[in-house]
Amino acid sequence: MYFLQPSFVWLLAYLAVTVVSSPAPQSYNLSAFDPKDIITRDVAVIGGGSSGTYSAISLLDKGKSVIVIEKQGRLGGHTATYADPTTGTTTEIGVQIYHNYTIVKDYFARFDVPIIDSAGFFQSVDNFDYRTGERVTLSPHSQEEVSAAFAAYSEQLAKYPGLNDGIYLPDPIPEDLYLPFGEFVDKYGLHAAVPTMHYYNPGIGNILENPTLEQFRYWSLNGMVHSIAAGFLTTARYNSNELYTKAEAELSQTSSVLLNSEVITAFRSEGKAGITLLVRTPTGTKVILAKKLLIAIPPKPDLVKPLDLSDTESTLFSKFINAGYYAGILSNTSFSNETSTSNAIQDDPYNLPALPAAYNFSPTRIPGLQIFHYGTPQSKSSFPLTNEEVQVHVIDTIRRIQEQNLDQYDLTEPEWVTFHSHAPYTLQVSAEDIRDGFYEQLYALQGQRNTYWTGAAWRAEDSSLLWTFSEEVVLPALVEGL
Ligand SMILES: Cc1cc2nc3c(=O)[nH]c(=O)nc-3n(C[C@H](O)[C@H](O)[C@H](O)COP(=O)(O)OP(=O)(O)OC[C@H]3O[C@@H](n4cnc5c(N)ncnc54)[C@H](O)[C@@H]3O)c2cc1C
Ligand SMILES: *[C@@H]1O[C@H](CO)[C@@H](O)[C@H](O)[C@H]1NC(C)=O
Ligand SMILES: *[C@@H]1O[C@H](CO)[C@@H](O)[C@H](O)[C@H]1NC(C)=O
Ligand SMILES: *[C@@H]1O[C@H](CO)[C@@H](O)[C@H](O)[C@H]1NC(C)=O
Ligand SMILES: CC(=O)N[C@H]1CO[C@H](CO)[C@@H](O)[C@@H]1O
Repeated sequence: MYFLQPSFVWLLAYLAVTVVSSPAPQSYNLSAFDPKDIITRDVAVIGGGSSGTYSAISLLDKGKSVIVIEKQGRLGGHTATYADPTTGTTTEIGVQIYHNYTIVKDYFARFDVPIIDSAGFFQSVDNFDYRTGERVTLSPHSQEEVSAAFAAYSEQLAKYPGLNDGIYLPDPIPEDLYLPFGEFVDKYGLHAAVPTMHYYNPGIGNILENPTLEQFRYWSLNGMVHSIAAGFLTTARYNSNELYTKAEAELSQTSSVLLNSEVITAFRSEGKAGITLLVRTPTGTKVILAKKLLIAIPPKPDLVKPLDLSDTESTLFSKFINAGYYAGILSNTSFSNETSTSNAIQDDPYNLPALPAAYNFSPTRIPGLQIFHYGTPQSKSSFPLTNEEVQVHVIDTIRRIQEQNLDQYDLTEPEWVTFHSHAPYTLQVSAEDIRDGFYEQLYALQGQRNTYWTGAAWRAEDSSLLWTFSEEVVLPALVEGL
């Protein structure tokens, strides 16, 4: 152990250092802290979503002490399971499918959460232009055309083996990687793959405008491309949240988690002094002293502001754009319990919806309840729309579909059951930033000032890939430095 019992002399040395740049020096008066409010750990983890929770559990299993600081009152981030209060029937409104990897199976097995092969999503779909409520008739590609397009896509993607483990790119960066994906599709004749890619991966803004690399990150050979052919895994009880309630219980037992808590300010040193955090918790402000910091929240400047950013970090993070992505459950929609309604535009080359908009409404495992997903275009703003704006737009959309299709639907007053904002979602950068080596510079931040980074911005919005990336890339380097 490198940290002994913290001595106040040592703490006051911090006080002297941190006070210099602090806008609120009084908050650094560490002698005002009761020793029980000073938490000493090997690793502090900021963010208890998919990557943060996985990493904390893995560190505990490696014999390290951790503390997770999570802003919400629960772990899991984008994982959300809704349970019907009367029947207990569960339905997923967030993460629900996983890749068939040993690391995924081991993680679920560790918490005794059974997993099975996913049956897939073979619901019939009615298409409407959500701007008008008018019915749209599509002529989908044949399965052969889709398979051929994915084969051609895979052939291109196979040129970049560095994308199987993270965002490791050739130098110089080939133009194909920063072409708008729509042009890449034209160049290689991948048109028949676009609707499937859109369907499985909403919340990314305009798929055709995104640089190809951003599409490659998610649609990787060992990830999505493999699983749409070979099949996904899902939880046997349709309850991904179970993983997180069990992880939370275990972390709580070892005093390794602070919920409803946020870092007020941070001091990240070079070398042996490690890192210091002041954290606002429901039971008062705590001081955390750790050898290493693992940041597992989206690195948007507004969200990581209190984390003592270097100029390089600030400059890089300011380049991120993201989408707003929202999901929720409604009752009284009068929509079918057997058919999804989907947003499509008749005269768009790919029948893609015009954003911001709801993507779809679909029946859930709970009779009478419909799930929706809603997305915005890419934006500099972490929160492109307010929750209220999205909610109003969703209800207006349902009413428009009802009004235009009275032969099929009744006019009802839809009621909210639950609403989740997933903004900011899919952090990505522009073609120019990719060309100029953004991701190499981003990855070079790992380990600087005793700080490591994980989460979707560093890999892709895919829990299985994030657990693999955290376990195989980030944690080995972090643990080596402890
Ligand atoms: C609706 C939906 C469905 C999805 N379905 C799937 C799926 O089926 N399969 C799949 O693999 N992936 C799916 N994903 C993607 C997957 O959930 C994400 O890739 C994954 O959750 C990203 O993990 P993360 O650790 O980067 O972030 P998150 O899981 O979002 O975790 C970030 C955590 O940090 C916390 N936080 C934020 N700011 C702070 C702060 N200042 N201080 C402390 N804590 C903070 C947040 O509350 C959150 O808990 C889905 C996503 C959504 C939104
Ligand atoms: C720091 O806190 C201690 C204990 O509460 C107090 O006695 C002291 O005056 C404070 N010092 C400053 C500079 O605020
Ligand atoms: C995962 O893949 C293996 C090997 O292909 C297969 O045997 C197994 O049935 C799949 N599903 C699960 C739930 O393990
Ligand atoms: C849908 O509702 C109808 C009428 O209430 C019912 O007969 C049918 O079984 C339901 N289907 C599903 C998949 O729940
Ligand atoms: C006004 C109305 O139709 N309310 C219904 C909304 O849906 C719930 C459950 O689906 C019913 O119990 C209500 O009667």
